[in-house]
Amino acid sequence: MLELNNSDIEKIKSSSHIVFFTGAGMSAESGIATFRGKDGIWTKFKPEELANFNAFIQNPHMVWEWYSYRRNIVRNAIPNPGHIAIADFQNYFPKVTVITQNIDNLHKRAGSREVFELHGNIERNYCIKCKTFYNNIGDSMELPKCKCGGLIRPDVVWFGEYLPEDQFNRSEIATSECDIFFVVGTSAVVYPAASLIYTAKHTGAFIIEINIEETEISSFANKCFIGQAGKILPQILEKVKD
Ligand code: BV8
Ligand code: ZN
Repeated sequence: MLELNNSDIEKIKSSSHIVFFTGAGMSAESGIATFRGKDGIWTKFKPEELANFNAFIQNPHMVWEWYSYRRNIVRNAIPNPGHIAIADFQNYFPKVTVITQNIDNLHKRAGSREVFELHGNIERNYCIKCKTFYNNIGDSMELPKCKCGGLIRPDVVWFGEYLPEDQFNRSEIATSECDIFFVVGTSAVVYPAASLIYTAKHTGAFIIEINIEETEISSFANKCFIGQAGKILPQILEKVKD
């Protein structure tokens, strides 16, 4: 049963701004593979071979096919009870912000309204030459070409690329303002996204981690729940909603 004592419940109940910082583990129960878990994506592929611009230029077909394969999984996935609970928090608390490293759109599909996507969104694509956006394409494995002749790439942040400035800046502001900072389903090893956890700590937020195992940040979280996000988040909501 969920270990949430009365003072923690009161702390959450009296919060004015809650942030949920999420990673691939948030979508694991929706059938989307994580990156670093035992059957994670990086056990089969090397990130530098696929999730970076040079790999795309050297082998656009292979990288495009990999994203088309993942896009089809994302399209057939549905938000799990964890995504739905996070969206439901909006009905009981004045301000709820989601900061996600995920590119699967599931938080928005679950109904979360303020979602910052630090690593982009697999449903968006753009031409590397003229920057024209091509959304909702990519069912076919065929490498699409822009009318200008340029290559079309997924609108995700690859290794070595900068995060979208607006999304990251607004995430930093929300992190420094919030009083409760949930860290859900992330190994907290990818930067600069993971730096937000330290920002939250330094600005005095109460840090609650939810993960199926301990991570690098478990030692300084205020509360750690070991378990699945889709099970724990609805239980926490049950305890704190009026
Ligand atoms: C940058 C989008 C500035 C694409 C991703 C050398 C050169 C350049 C940069 C670097 C370098 N060395 C290091 C860096 C920085 C690098 C980095 O951090 N590398 C790490 C790996 C060491 N970062 C970058 O490159 C970033 N850009 O630094 O730019 C710059 C610019 C130019 C030159 C120099 C610097 C860009 C990083 C973004 C990369 N893009 N994804 C795609 O998806 O294809 S990263 C990828 O990792 C995903 O976005 C993912 O979300 C993210 C983080 O992983 P997690 O979400 O935490 O997932 P993971 O599998 O690791 O963990 C899942 C967790 O869930 C586990 O803990 C598991 O226990 C738990 N779990 C599982 N099931 C459940 C669960 N928990 C709860 N419930 C469950 N059911
Ligand atoms: Zn173009």
